[in-house]
Amino acid sequence: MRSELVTSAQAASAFRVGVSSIKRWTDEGELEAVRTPGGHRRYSAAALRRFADLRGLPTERLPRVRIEVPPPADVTLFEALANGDAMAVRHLVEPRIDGLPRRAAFFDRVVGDALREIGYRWERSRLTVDEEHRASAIIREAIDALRPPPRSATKRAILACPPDEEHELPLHLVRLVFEWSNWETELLGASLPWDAARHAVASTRPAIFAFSSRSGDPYRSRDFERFVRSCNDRRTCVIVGGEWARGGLGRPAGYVRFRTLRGFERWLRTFRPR
Ligand code: B12
Repeated sequence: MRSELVTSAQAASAFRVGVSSIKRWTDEGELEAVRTPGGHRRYSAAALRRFADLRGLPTERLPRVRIEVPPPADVTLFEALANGDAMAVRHLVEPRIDGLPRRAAFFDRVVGDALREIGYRWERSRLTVDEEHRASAIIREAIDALRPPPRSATKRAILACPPDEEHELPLHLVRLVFEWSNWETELLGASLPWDAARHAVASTRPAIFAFSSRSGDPYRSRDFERFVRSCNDRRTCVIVGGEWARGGLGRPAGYVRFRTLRGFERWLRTFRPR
């Protein structure tokens, strides 16, 4: 079973707005879209209904859920993940576009949207925990399969989640951006204690320490302040990102905060180790 996907023009007609509004809402992250392998936006009935509920838009012309078996080329990343189809996932996460900026934007949108849809259904018990875990494992492997062969580089980064944070999947995407930019990386994974993070910096002196977390709470702690100070003393630049970074939290002190891989990639191009 799969939801019918509609084009930007069909979504605009259903909501009785211009196509440019649909595109703007999508680009601003308000309306969830998936991308076809050719890069075109498509909208699921579920995503359009959620958005219509929030905005009070008309729903009578939105598509209903249809039951059909999709032809393989027509499977979205979300559907491939929900079906546990590892081959299709590998095919769909491979960016068929040149240039790191566009590839980073592709991951922000395509992988982010598919996982948000997984989370949305999981939260509403429309997807079981094992299906969610399977989807996480499949996409992590598909992302890691895109890594370039190991090589030694002059610039090194360490990546980890702060204590109590298990969502380490985004770090696999961040690692790809580093490695495609010719950095050497070490991914220390989920829930790294502050002491261990300090030890890793003192012993290996990376140029960048990158954190990812769902919430901004870890970065309001004294431990994080101390960590940033010890990094700054050792010339390691601390960067952080994750869903929480999308909100306005004032100016961070001593570290750099990113909302997207696209913004990070742009910054990394001009970064010079101290
Ligand atoms: C997969 C998943 C899990 C997996 C994680 C597997 C893994 N190895 O990472 C597991 C099963 C472990 C898990 C656990 C939990 N989860 Co969970 N999970 C998700 C899910 C489905 C996807 C997360 C994800 O990878 N998103 C995709 C990434 C790519 O998006 P992103 O984080 O926004 O990152 C983007 C940018 O922010 C940026 N970015 C991120 N980090 C960084 C860092 C840097 C340096 C840079 C430059 C950029 C950057 O790049 C990314 C690409 O654009 C989400 C659903 C969702 N809406 O995201 C729920 C979700 C995050 N989980 C949720 C919850 C509630 C939990 C649990 C508490 C459940 C439980 N009761 O146990 C636990 C928490 C465990 C913990 N202590 O952390 C909630 C969070 C609600 C909230 N308000 O915070 C969500 C939103 C689901 C939901 N709708 O309820 N989860």
